[in-house]
Amino acid sequence: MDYLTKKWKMWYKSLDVNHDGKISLEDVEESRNKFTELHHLLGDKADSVRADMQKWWTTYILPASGGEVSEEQFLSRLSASYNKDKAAFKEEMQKCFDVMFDVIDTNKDRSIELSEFIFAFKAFGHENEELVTKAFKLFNAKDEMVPLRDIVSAWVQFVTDEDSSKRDYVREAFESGV
Ligand SMILES: [Ca+2]
Ligand SMILES: [Ca+2]
Repeated sequence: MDYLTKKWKMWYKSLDVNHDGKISLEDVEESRNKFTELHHLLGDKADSVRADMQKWWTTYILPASGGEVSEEQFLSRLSASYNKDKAAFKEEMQKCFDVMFDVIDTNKDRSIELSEFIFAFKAFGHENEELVTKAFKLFNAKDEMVPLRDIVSAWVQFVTDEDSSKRDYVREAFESGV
């Protein structure tokens, strides 16, 4: 459980887009604005991506009301859900990352390429391209692309797997300072 808690803390930190120590609607705003700007999305396309991102945040990260979640609240919600039913928790996290990477895969080829990976990290406030590029390489990209299902399962492992002896690319990425 300690290992998972440690990884959930990393996850929380990674979602604090404006680096003010807490997750709030400001992070939602900043991430979706950055994301649509980086991809030069305009008009209806931009609106629908902004709506999809907001829905992701408010479904999986932020509580139903208040528009803010502290690290403590975030950790206690995750651990309650995990301890109640591990299989259901894993299913929920699978959905969480399926939805997120569906948005990140802007060209809809069911793969994540380096530029999509970099833009996604930038949108979440992780600007260091060199470190993000190194992190991308952990996923053993073939032809410079990683299948959506592989990248999603790496994230699901990151937030649901207590076995610290298994290699965890997402943890390694965050530990590298991404
Ligand atoms: Ca914040
Ligand atoms: Ca893609």
